[in-house]
Amino acid sequence: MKMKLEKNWTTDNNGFALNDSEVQRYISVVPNENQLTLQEKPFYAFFHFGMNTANDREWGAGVETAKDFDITKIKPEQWVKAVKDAGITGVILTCKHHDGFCLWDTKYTDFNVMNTKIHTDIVKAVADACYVNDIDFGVYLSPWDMHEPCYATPEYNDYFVNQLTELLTNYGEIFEVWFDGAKGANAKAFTYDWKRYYETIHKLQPKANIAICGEDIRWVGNEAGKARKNEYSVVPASLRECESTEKNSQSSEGDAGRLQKVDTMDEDLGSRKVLEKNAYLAWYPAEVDVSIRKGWFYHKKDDRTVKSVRKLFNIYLNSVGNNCTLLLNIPPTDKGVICSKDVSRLKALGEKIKAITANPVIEQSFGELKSDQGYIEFNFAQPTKLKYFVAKEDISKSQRVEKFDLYLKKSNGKYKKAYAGTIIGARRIVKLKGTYTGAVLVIRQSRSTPYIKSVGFYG
Ligand code: FUL
Repeated sequence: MKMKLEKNWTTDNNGFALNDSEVQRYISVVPNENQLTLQEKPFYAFFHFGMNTANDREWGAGVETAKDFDITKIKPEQWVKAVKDAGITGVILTCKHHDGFCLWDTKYTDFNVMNTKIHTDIVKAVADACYVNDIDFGVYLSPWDMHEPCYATPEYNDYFVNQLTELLTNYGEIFEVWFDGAKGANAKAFTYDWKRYYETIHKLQPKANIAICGEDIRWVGNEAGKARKNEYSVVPASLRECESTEKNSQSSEGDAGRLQKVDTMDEDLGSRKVLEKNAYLAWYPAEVDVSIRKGWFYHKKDDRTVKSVRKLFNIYLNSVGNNCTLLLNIPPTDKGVICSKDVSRLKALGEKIKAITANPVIEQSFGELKSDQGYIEFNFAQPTKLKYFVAKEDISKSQRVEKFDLYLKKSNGKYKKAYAGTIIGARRIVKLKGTYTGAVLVIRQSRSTPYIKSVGFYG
């Protein structure tokens, strides 16, 4: 290799100490088994479906009755097949949204789907369709409940735990439990017994990740499908406190627009500058949640807002390809199906995602880089048109890489800097253009020695 690469982590680590006690403190923070598993299956779907689908609302008012749910048939197999086509591996269903209406056969309230025309346990129907199609199943259960009379009394904690217990006992394995932080600005004040909720989940579904108002998965902080430039998974432990999530969440039915802007988020959650000021750190990776349409629930008038394949693919690259997981909402209609427009976008999206790694030029696994190895060199068998670079850190050893550069070798032997990167984390996907004969990945800055799980170049 003829280029000068004296500036890499093995020489000066960009001016940072490579292995001091602070660095050791950061890299001692690692994912648990459930978080590791989720990073291997980073793309899953939300189904917002329920009373709001029937009433063409986003939140409802809390005064609805079971009769208002006048949907008479659903085709969950079609829902699941549609998302499977996009390469999605899991589904989270809104079993109870803020309106309090329950999509399952619950003992604890009459305000449920068994007292409606459809008389079908919808949670079971969706869970079964997932099972048959080898898709993971998860539950959304809104802590805020505008219908339940005991809301905001101590009894509500029992009610909530009872409902959780039903959902976590009767519907097979649950991969994620999603606790929404949203609550109406005028709703009664109430302190949820999070500790008890979490204990119930740990006992009944030890493999489930708890998201948002939960300890395992962090809300990215907006509903626009955007992630920060650097999404660190090691962050101050205080971010797991539900109060701050609740404060930033939606606070009225019409408030969703605010969250479609990204300036609601703090940009830096995990650089050294932030971590050094915090005594307690946690592994708390970000999940990007976004709807394929304007609303979370289906509205005919939103048919023209279905995001383009290009937009969806960019969201994918900026979330899954940027150390986040992606929770894409696809709302079934009041006819009980997913709209054909959404179905065809999902299919085309799935094809684009598959194409990322369809033509490997080189795929290589590594491990801990040696202390004198500041870069990794790749030589292709012949000049090759490149489209993607995909790198993964071994995150069981924490998130270490803070800066890297990617050089590509031209046919005349010269190198061009194709990408100046920052973090890698679970997965970094970079789009490339042009024909090259080789490449060099230079790690510029790392928290101790990098652990690179794999690097791939694709045509
Ligand atoms: C928000 C809720 O208020 C929306 O209705 C939706 O469920 C979204 C995923 O979370 O906070």
